[in-house]
Amino acid sequence: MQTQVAIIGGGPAGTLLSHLLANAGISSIVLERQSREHVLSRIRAGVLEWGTVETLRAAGLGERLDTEGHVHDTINIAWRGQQLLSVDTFDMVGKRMMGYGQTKIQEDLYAAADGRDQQIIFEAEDVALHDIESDRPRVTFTANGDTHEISCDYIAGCDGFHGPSRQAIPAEKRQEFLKEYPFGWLGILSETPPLPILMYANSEHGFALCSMRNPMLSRYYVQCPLTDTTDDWSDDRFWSELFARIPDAQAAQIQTGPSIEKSIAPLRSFVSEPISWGRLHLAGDAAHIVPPTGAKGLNLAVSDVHYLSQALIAQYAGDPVLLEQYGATALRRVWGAVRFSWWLTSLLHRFPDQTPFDQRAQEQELEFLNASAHAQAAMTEQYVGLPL
Ligand code: RFL
Ligand code: PHB
Repeated sequence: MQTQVAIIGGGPAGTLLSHLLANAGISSIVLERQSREHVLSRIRAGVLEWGTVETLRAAGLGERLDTEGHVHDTINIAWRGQQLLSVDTFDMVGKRMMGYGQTKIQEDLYAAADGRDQQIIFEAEDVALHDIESDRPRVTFTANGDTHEISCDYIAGCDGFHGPSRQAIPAEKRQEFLKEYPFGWLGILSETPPLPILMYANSEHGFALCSMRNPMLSRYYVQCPLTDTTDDWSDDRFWSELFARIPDAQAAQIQTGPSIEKSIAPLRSFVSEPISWGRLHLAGDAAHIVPPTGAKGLNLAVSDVHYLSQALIAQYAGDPVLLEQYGATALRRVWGAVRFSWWLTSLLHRFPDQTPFDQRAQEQELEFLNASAHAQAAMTEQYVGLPL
């Protein structure tokens, strides 16, 4: 098989890249390890930065987003039981966010791919990268028991944290920056009306988050030990922990119901550098992971893909500069989001080894945030997304 860009990973990064390249007349083949149904059943992100919304719209993916997405311009932060800080992001920095689930973006991307006869090979096994330092790299894989080879100009590694692309960069040339947090997030989906405003909470029982997908679908999270499994968390236990962690006024507005999805995700910050090696370029979770506290992971995947698509388009038009600079350009924004997500995670969670001193300092930071419009503006500027 031959194509211009072989894309490993059919998640949001890989399928958006194939879409943006196709819009510019550049061919690609996408290899995805899972089935289409499996990818669409993973419940993940919910909050889009405005830059992400505009990138999707400009790519011709805005139609359902603009009808079904809902615009937020407020976030609430609760702490010490009943304290509540409400930040109007539009008043503060002139930007809003949009609530639109990652599942829907993925459905929109697959629908668009179907419309242009994009080759996406699902259930591709044993994907391996070859000759990435040559002018003609290759990707081999098996599908339905047969071995195939794709010969291409470039490989885009969009295969998430566990994929093979990052490992194709020689280990001695890679530097990995990793921080693992000593807790996870237990998340549920419930077919009940969400709170009208997204709320993060720091409480003595640990972190909680009340989010939404649509007027009859709520998404809630609580911090939990990494040793817990979903079997440890009956729905009753979940609701009573959530209510213990948020102010009474918000708890009184929440309707409980059976969970329709329940999962635990570990929290980590991770960056691998460089993100380009020879003809291989990484994008999204393949190159970096942020804890979900700042809602940045999907947004970073979109910004990487924005830079990478522009760079490949320029390269095919005869200008190599953007592609040479892709790593430096993308990583500058990545580190901004990595730092912000680490800060917000540190501010809002209870750490098992936190001393009474640490605890007071954390509460003082929340008090300061509450009292200072400058501190709120600094937080909001990063929450709504640093400019591309
Ligand atoms: P993905 O989505 O992991 O897709 C990578 C794809 O590569 C495939 N793959 C392979 N394909 C072929 N061969 C192989 N050997 C392969 N190995 C893997 C995988 O099957 C998969 O389909 O990475 P991508 O595209 O970079 O997208 C990143 C986002 O998915 C991720 O950053 C976000 O979901 C993170 N995230 C959030 N981001 C936000 O911007 N806002 C949020 O509100 C937000 N909330 C979240 C989140 C992630 C969460 N979890 C579970 C990790 C909430 C949660 C709970
Ligand atoms: C979500 O709705 O899943 C969500 C919202 C905000 C976050 C993380 C996840 O920070």
